[in-house]
Amino acid sequence: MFIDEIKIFARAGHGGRGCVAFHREKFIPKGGPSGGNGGRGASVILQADHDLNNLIAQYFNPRLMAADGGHGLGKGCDGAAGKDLVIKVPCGTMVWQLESTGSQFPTHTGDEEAETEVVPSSFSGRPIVKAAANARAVEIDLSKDTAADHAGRKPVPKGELVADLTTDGQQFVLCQGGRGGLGNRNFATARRQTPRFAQPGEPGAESEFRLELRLMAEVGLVGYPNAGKSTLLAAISRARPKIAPYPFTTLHPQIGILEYPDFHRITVCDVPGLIEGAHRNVGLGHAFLRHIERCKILVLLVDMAGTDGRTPWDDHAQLLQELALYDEALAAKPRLVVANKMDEPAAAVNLKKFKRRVPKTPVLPISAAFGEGMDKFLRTIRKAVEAAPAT
Ligand SMILES: Nc1nc2c(ncn2[C@@H]2O[C@H](COP(=O)(O)OP(=O)(O)OP(=O)(O)O)[C@@H](O)[C@H]2O)c(=O)[nH]1
Ligand SMILES: [Mg+2]
Repeated sequence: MFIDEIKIFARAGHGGRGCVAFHREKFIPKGGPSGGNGGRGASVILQADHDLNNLIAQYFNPRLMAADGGHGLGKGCDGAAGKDLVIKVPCGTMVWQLESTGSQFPTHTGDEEAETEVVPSSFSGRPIVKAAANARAVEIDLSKDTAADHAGRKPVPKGELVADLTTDGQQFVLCQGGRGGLGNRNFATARRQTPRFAQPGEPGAESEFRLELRLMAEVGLVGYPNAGKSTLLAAISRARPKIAPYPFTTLHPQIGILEYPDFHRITVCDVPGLIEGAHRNVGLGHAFLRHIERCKILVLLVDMAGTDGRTPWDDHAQLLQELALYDEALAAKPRLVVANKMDEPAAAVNLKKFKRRVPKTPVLPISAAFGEGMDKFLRTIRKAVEAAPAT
């Protein structure tokens, strides 16, 4: 199962409460306040991991609950801090915050007088989410509702984009753990030597989030079903996608890595087939195009032999139209038109017609099944990727 969008609930741990205690020992009947501080509640942290390729772990565990901090104890013992809950997600995960649900957990007050006297007013308006210092500043078009148009699934509210985890190891604090309350020994003054109150722990942040995966690849393979996208990916990389002579063999995106003799690497993403009307959810819809949004270049793979009874020039026009209907920016990306199945007899004639009907568009003829034209293809996409502007 491939999951690229999921709603989760995260709750950080509450801070432990401070302790009200007084030092007692033989011959020391009034030893002064000795209540320890509460421990910090654990935070929920997301960490990008390049070994993962989808959000299946969150599908099975959509409630992320971090541990509370320990309460303070007598004899000046502080409560233990909760251990942060670090959740690994694939590189390319975008985090959208949905509405905060507010704390359902009453916090310990201990002593009513204490609460009114020492709890800072900021306790009620706690921050919900804190971005980690290394989380990349995000500048992405928020107007496009990618969640609502996802084929066949209940639309998830869009929310506000709070993080984009793109590089391996990058972390984002999804929910910050609550601070522990101070024990009564912190409140002793010359005029108030026996404070009979302590601070309660601060509640941990909690909220609902939508995680959306947009795979990280430099080249995106786009084409009609059966054009040979998976065959091409298998021919140029070690990826082994399913290849079969029926449409929609590929149901979810797959990434392959091209390795050049000088160890230069390029990542290529094979997505399901795109057909006319995909924007109206025909076929598999077009939500999967989100996975090629970050690509530097697109390879438009056209079945030049017309094996499925369509013409290559119509396929080309429809692909461009569907890309534009999904997102103008996607259609404006640098692209390379590749003519596949050149081993078929009809392909050579069609290629001539294609060049006449779609002038000024360079076409690279290949045969993915027989490995013809691969060297030129690999050289061309490397040049195109290097020349493409950074995304
Ligand atoms: N003759 C010939 N057949 C090819 C070539 N490339 C792919 N095919 C055949 O075309 C059929 C479809 O290939 P796939 O690679 O599964 O096509 P796809 O574009 O990934 O299709 P979807 O996953 O359904 O979108 C398979 O039967 C392949 O063997 C080629 O260069 N020449
Ligand atoms: Mg395929």
